[in-house]
Order: sequence, then structure tokens, then C-alpha cells
Amino acid sequence: MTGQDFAGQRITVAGLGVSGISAARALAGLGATVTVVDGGDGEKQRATAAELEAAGIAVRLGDGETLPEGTGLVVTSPGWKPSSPLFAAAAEAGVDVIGDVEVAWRLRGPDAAPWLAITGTNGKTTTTQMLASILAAEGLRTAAVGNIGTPIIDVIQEGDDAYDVLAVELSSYQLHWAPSLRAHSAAVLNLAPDHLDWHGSMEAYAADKGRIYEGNTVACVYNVADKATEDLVREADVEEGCRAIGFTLGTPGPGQVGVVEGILVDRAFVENRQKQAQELAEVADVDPPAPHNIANALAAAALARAFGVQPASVRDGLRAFHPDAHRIQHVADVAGTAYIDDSKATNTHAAEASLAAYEHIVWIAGGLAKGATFDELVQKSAGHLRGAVLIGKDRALIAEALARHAPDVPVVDLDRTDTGAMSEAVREAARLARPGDTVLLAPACASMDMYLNYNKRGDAFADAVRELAAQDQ
Ligand code: UMA
Repeated sequence: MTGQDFAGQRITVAGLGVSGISAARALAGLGATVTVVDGGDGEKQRATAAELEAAGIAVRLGDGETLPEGTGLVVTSPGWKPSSPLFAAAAEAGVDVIGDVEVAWRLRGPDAAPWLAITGTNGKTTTTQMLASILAAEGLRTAAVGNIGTPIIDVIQEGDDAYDVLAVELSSYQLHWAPSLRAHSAAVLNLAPDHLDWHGSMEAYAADKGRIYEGNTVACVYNVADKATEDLVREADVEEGCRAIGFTLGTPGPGQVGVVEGILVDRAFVENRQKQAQELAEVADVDPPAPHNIANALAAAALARAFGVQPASVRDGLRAFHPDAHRIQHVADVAGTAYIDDSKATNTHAAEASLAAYEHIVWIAGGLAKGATFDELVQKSAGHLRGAVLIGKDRALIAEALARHAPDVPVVDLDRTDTGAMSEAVREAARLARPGDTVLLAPACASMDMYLNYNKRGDAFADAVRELAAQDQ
């Protein structure tokens, strides 16, 4: 562990959330004088502040904007926008701002486990979990860390020899604040407009995602169906000998992984790429075997193969993996209609993937749009829509897109955000559905206008479906 960069410094940590707490504790442990600042001042934050203060860390609540006197470095949590006043103050004072992922990277010793890194607008958590499952099946000591919820600093602090390799999920926010990160290999799964309010523009968002390829040593994995990801590989400055590896749902060309007659095959990490193909797993080994998820599995497989994992471990790891709740999860069938919870579809790109997976859909959508527009999503999905039930703060944006591109689709606009809103949404959806249809919660929006997070929104949907099933009996 190399903490000399931080020992003795006066460091301001921005944010008293998951990453801020981890960073503050680690930096104080290394001998830095740490002050955590947070714009919030709630009961939970005060309790956390008391714990940190007991460990010798200063905490300032209710002011996330002014830079504490004497600050020599700012370590930010990922959620803080680059335009935050705190960073303007830091720039004015000539103080650097880095993220917790950058701190973790700088703390690695010379023998630390390499990082296999994953980003993308959608699928990154699932792909990271699949990758960790494959690496574990190979008998490697690994952990799934980063945006997935476990701060990377915590894992790095276990020491250089605790892991053989890490499966690292990185958000565009984290990449923005991690300039010197150099992964062994990395994948950008897809690129679609998201978090534009944070980044300011699609170009800035793409540029931050593209940072994941910088300095890769073995492989840059891209999505053949999403040219923007390949462009990012081309623009990246990588180590000599690092290869671009495409993944495709079609037949793979040389240097790619793909699918041939229900089999996931590797034409990248074989001796003779022109003539040979190595079977990795079957499509049926992937849960659920929906197209976007096969793509996730291929990306995970490519990263694992770049690290030298055997084909049988790819198969075993994929078989052992089952997705989290709220990701295209079948809740129940009621009166011949299937109810599917994809509350995790918090942006238009994710919603598009799930709307493509069913033929006749009553779509429950809405929430916080985060600067997104819905025209393209509605245009592409209109043919599948039996009806739509709209909820949440920005539902008018979706209603307008439906009126423009799918004027014949019946729309129910729910003007309520109380705890009963989801029950009413599900009842309305049931009314619009015909036997054989699917009622799909795929909001294309974030949940925080009505719920604590997308898990709670999905739980509310599942509860409402169970109420409906009870009434149906
Ligand atoms: N805060 C301010 N001022 C601001 C912004 C935030 O004071 O301008 C404070 C808040 O009051 C809060 C704290 O900062 O107390 C929160 O910081 P944060 O939003 O960075 O959240 P953390 O709890 O540190 O969690 C972060 C990631 N959150 C975000 O990127 C928004 C978590 O990803 C991640 O799991 C965790 O670090 C560990 O690495 C979540 C996420 O939603 C799951 N990610 C986005 C996504 O996946 O789409 C990017």
C-alpha cells in the first residue's frame, strides 16, 4: 500500500455517502487531516457524522459549497456535478479534485490485483456480477466492486495480496474523476443518452465513458452493434499490443466473440483466429436469455478470456449467475396477463431493451427524466404498445411523445404520487391489457420523485400486482 500521496495532507472529502465515508476513513487512517462536507443535514447524516468525528474526522453538514480553509486536495463522491460551487472554489484556490476511485488506484501497490473494468449506459452491474462469477469459477480470488455498491478503496485496503483480480463497475461519474486509472482490460457495453444533466452534453458523457479504455494493457472490449463504443476504443491511448475485441449477437468475425446457433463462441482468444472458434457456453446458460443479457454475457466472457480464464469456467460462471430483483423480473400472471418488473430501467435505453422483449405491452412509465427525451423510445416501441399508464413528475414528457408518435395508443395519466399511486397504475394497466399481453413496469426514468430508489419502486409494483391477484381470486 502506498499512502505517501495522502499522508499529512489537509483533505476535504465531498459527500457523506457510501464513497465519502469509505474515503474519509481510509485517508484519515493514512495520516491525512480530513474534513467531510455535505450539503445535507438530516438525522442519518448527523449520526454518521458523530461516528466519523469519534474517529478524529471533522464533518461539516448543511454546507456543501464553501471550501474549508487550508484544503490541499478535494476527494469527491461520484454524484457531485463538476459544476458544483465547491469545485469552482477549489479551482480558484488551485486545489486538485479527484474521486474515490482515483484514490483507490493511487493506493494500489506494485503487486496489486489487476482491474477488469466495465462501464456502459446499461447492463454494467449485471455484467460485473457475471464477470465475478466467471472469475470465481476459475478459482480466482475476486470481488465485484465500484458503482455496484462496494467502494473500491475498502477492497484495496485489504492489501495487495488479498485478491487475484477485481471486477470493477465504473459509472461515468467515477470515470470523470479518475484520470490516472489504467485497467488491464475494459468494456463499454453501450452508449445512449443518460445523466446528461450531470455531464452537460452527450459528448462529455461519451468522453468520460471512453476514459475506461485509457492505458488498457490487454483488451478493449466493445459492442459491435454500437459503433459509438468502437469509436471510443479508436480514440483511446492504449498500451502497445492491447487488442480491440468486439462482442456481437451475430456470428463473430476474427477477433470477436459472438453467437452461432445458440452457442457463445470465441474467435478472439484462440490460436488461429481465422480458422478456429472456441465454444464457451450455450445461450441457455444465461439467465435470462434475453438478447441484451446475452450481450452482457459475451462482454463478461471477453474480459475473462482476456485475463486467461478457461472456456469451461466461462460456462460454469454463467450458469452459476442469476440476476438481481427488479431486472425484467416476472412477478405473477393474473387473468392471463404477465406482470414484469423492470424498475431498474431508469433510462430510455434500458426501457427500450425491455419493451423490445414482449409483443403486446401495457407500459407503466414515468418518474424523473434526468434531461432525457422520449421520442425515439416511443417511435421504436409504438408497435408493441397496447396502452400506457404514466406516473411521476416528468410523465408529461412521455405523454407528449406518445401523442406525437403513437396517437392511437390509449394513455392513462395518473396525477398522484402518494403510496397508493402504484396500485392504481397496476389496476389501470390491468384494465387496458388483454389475455396474453404483458404489463411491463419499465419507467425509463429515475424513481426518486416517488420512491427512495428503484428497488422500492419495484417492490411497490410487486405488492400492487399481488393485491390485484388477490382480488382476482
Ligand atoms: N451531496 C452533496 N452535494 C451534491 C451532491 C451530493 O452534498 O452536490 C451529498 C449528499 O447529500 C449525500 C452524498 O453527497 O450525502 C452522496 O454522494 P453520492 O451521490 O456520490 O453517493 P454515494 O452514497 O457516495 O454512492 C456512490 C454512487 N452514487 C452515485 O454515483 C450517485 C453509488 O452508485 C455507488 O454504489 C457508491 O458511490 C459506491 O461506489 C449508485 C448510482 O446510482 C448505485 N450510480 C449511478 C448509476 O448507476 O446510474 C451513477
